[in-house]
Order: sequence, then C-alpha cells, then structure tokens
Amino acid sequence: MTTPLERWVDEQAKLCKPDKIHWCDGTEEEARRIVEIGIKEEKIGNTPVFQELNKEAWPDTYFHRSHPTDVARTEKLTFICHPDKETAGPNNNWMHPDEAKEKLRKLFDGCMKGRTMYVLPYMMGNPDSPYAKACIQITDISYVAVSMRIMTRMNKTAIKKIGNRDDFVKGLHSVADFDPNKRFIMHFPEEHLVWSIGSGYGGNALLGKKCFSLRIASYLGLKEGWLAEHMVILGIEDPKGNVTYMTAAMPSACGKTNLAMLESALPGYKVWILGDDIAWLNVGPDGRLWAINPETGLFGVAPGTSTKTNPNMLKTLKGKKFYPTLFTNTALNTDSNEPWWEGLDGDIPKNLIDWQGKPWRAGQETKAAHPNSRFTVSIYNAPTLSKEFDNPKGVPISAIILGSRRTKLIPLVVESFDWEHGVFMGVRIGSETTAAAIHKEGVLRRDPMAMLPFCGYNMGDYFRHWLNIGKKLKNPPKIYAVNWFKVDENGKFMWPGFGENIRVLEWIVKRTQNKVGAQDTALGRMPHLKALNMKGACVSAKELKKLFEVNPAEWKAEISDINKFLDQFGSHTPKEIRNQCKKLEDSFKKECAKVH
Ligand code: SAT
Ligand code: MN
Repeated sequence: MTTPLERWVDEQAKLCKPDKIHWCDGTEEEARRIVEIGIKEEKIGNTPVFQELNKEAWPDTYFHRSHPTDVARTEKLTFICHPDKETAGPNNNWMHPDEAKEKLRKLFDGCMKGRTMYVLPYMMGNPDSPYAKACIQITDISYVAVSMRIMTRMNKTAIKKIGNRDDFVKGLHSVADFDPNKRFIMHFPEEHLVWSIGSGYGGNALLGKKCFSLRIASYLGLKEGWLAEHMVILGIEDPKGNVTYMTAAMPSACGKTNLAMLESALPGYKVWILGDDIAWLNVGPDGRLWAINPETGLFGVAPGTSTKTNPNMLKTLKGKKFYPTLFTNTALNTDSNEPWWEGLDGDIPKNLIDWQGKPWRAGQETKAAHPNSRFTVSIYNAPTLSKEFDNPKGVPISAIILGSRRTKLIPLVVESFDWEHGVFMGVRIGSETTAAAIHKEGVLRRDPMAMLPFCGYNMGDYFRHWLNIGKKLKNPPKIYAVNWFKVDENGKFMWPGFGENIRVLEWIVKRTQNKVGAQDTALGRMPHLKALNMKGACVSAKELKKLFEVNPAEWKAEISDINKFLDQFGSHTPKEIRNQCKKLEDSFKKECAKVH
C-alpha cells in the first residue's frame, strides 16, 4: 500500500520527469555526498554549484555563485493563489489556483530531465513541539537540498509524522533554466502547497522559509488561532541571571540580525539568540504568548558583517558544530580562497574577484560582493545560542519590539498603553530605504509588522487577527516601538546603536519586571531619562533628550499618511485601528492647545 506522501511524490516525478529520485535522510554523510555532486557534477552555466573554500580558515565551508539574474526574492513573481481574490488582499499578487496550476504545470512538465529529484522531508520546529509542522520539499539542485539541511530539521522524523496523512505541507521546486520570464513562486494556502520555479535564491527556493513559515503559516495561524511572524527571538539575561524573552519585528536594513546576536555594552547583561527571522507565536495554556523559531539556520546578509557590527556572527560563521556553512555571491580573495565582502574587518585584499567572478579593484564603482550576498549557517554554531532553543514548548514572551528606520518622528523607545495600541504601533511601521536597497534612498515604505511581503492573506484581516489574539492573552507581552536611526540637524545618527542598544533593552526588561516607571505622552509611555543607564555611552544629555522629542506637525502628516495607507484595505481595516489614529490625532490637538 502506498502512502499519500509516496503518491504525491510519484505524481510530481511524473510531471517533472527527473532521471533519478533521491529521498534525503538529512544525515551529514549524505550532505557531504550532495556537496560533492555540487562541486563535480552540477553546474549553473559554466560554474560549479559549489566551490570549496580555504580549508584551514573556513573548514566545511563552500561558495555558491547564483545565476546572475537570481540574487534576491522576486515579489513581483510571488502570488497567493486562493480561490477568492479578496482573501488574498491588496497586499498580495493574486492568481486563481486553477489558472496558476495550468500555467505552471506547463513549465514543470519535463523540467527535471537529466537531473536528480531530491525529496526533502523536514520539520519546521522541534518534532516534539505541539506547534511543529511536518513538511516535504522537492527540489532539483544540490544547493537547495544542502541549504534546507542547515535551515530546517531535515530527517526521517517528518516522514513518520506524516504517516498516512495527506494534509502535510508540500513544496515543489525546480530551478528549471533560471529564466526570469518563467520564474514564479505560487502559494496555495488551502492546500498547504507551494510551487516555485526558475529561481534558486533563498526566499524563493527554500520553501520552508518565507513561503511556508510565513505566507502559508500565517494563513494557518488565522484558521487555527496563532501568529506566524517575521520576528527575531531573543533572551536577555540580567546580572542576576534572570532571562526575559522578547521578539522583535523590523523591516530589512534595521539591524534585526545584529539585535538577535547583540554583544552587550552593559556589564552583566547577556543576549541569547533563539531566532533571527521567524517566530511562531501561540497562546499557551497559561494565557501567555509562547514563541518557537521553526528554523534551525541563519540566512543572513554578508556585507556589513564585521567584528564591530556583529562579532557573534563571525564566530558563528567559523563554528564547526554543524556541516556545512555556505556563502552565496560574496567576492572571493583569489590569493587565499576566502570569501570577502564590503564592511568585513581588515584591509581590502589585493586580488579579488567580484560576485560574478570578474577581477575587482578597490575604488571600482560596482560592489565586489553582491549587496544581497548571503551566508547560510546553522544556528547551533552560534556561541550565544539560548539553552531553550530546542524546548518544544518554546519560550514565554514578555515584550514585543517593533523597530523601524526613521530619521525623524519615532522616539528611541516608546511603550504602548495596551495591546490594541501596540498593534497600532505595528500596523503603522514604516521604514526609510537605504542606499543598499534597490529602491531610492530615504523613501518611506510602510511595512506593517514587517510582514507586508509575507502575509499570506488580506492584511486588514491580519490586523483583526492580532487584535483577537490579544483578547485570548491573560498576560500579554508589553509592546514597544524602537528607532535607532534618528538624526540631528546635520544628518548624523544620535544613537550609537549595535551593542549600545542593550541600554534600551535593559529599560524594557525592567518595565516587564515592574521595576521602573515611565511617563505618559501622546505617543505612549516613555522612559524618565534618568532611568536609562547611560554610563559609558557617548550620547550627550542634549542628544538623549532629542531622541525622545516629538514634533506634532510631523505627526499630523504621518497620521494622514497612515490613514491613506489603510484605505487600500477598505472595510477589512478594523475600526479599532482607525480609532487609534483618531485618538493620536486628538491628543496632539490637545497638546498643541496647551502650548498655545
Ligand atoms: O530569502 S529571504 O526571504 O529569506 C531573505 C530576504 O530576501 O529577505
Ligand atoms: Mn527576513
């Protein structure tokens, strides 16, 4: 008797017509064999899929150069295929499931001829966790098979968990011929299914990541009463040894990974990492919010990673606990056969080739490493991994941090009055683009909860779902808006950031322990400046005050912009969120009246 899983794999094989089918067991020996195939047999154009790096400096570490058009997620080609367009919402590209399947079936037909089909059984979350999900991904490239071993718990347990069920999470992936015109990432939330073709890049191809753990999982969370969020999870240990767990959502280029791996500038504090990208949040039996990280790896941006910005990441990259570590589209030092990227410590090596393999000289206009070049490394290599990482229950969350990059407006830290007000803080998140992003510099992009590209259904309904989760929490986490990026009149950042951010986190920890007061303002609760531990920080009293300054005129424009953004969700936007806008507007009116 065949199982539904075997039948499904059989059907995909009939469609894709691979030469061979290999069911992965997720062992290290197998990963070594697949890497070997990537070095010796598989190629993208003329480039082998993997290249071994300097063994002494980077043991068990391999370099991958992608197809030149395949360097980032492609939101334009990413679709939510729900029968009802309104359910997908204005935040998603939509296609009817029948149309999507018809279109892609033609592209998948025979796409694996001459190739191996890898069947990857994997768990998102510890298999012993009530919150974990058993999944299967099919792929046709060694790079994805090996990356999935790093990023997920890939082993036969998933097959056992699936057993005779047919509602397991399914992902079909092929790089096909990397043609950007035939590249699609299609999500079928009702079927727990993803079809992805034409790309080998992280979020397009590692289907356990954004595709399942956020887009499909957010939809499951809506149906089942939990949240799938684009958040880091961290534990802050105070000098007494108490650990407070938090999650943090931030749009890209706000230092999310650096926060999860922060090295404290305050003596006695330690930050433990549990996750750098995704948190699944469930209401526990105790009425608290509990978080697990469904992933086991870090897929991070290389440029800008250094001993100054993230010393723990460099240690993680050199770690040897888990095979292997991958670099994608960095530059290469051809003398030493080591990866290199802009922002790495030390001098620029003399002999470099850029991410496309062309000789590169310092001062050249183009970057040596692709701005979105990445590392893929196991979280088990992190020297600061929390001992609770594998706890099937997850960790209880005391605070949710909502970050953004705003040169004005948002103070260094503000606590919400309550859950609803906190949800509003998340809904209104907007971040200014940096030069590193493809977009223009300094443009504001609204990105509620940093989930705009990842919410698998109508975001208006998502806001409502957040409000509903709050009603189920007897003991909800406190919610904070933070902003490390305010500038002075000369455009200079006033807050030093990085390890110094612990000063803000310390205040948050003390708030969750009811050990410190706060002052009510129109925006929320702010610290008494004396309550922030600024010993040894290079921030003047004047600057500190400015970091909390609020300009009502700026906020007037902001509120109108938020309202305009919300218009697109029509009647799906909860009235509570509109009321929060109104309340804020009114309190500024009152404050102005006081001043005049
Ligand atoms: O590829 S990921 O989506 O995981 C990373 C990113 O592009 O944001
Ligand atoms: Mn992310």
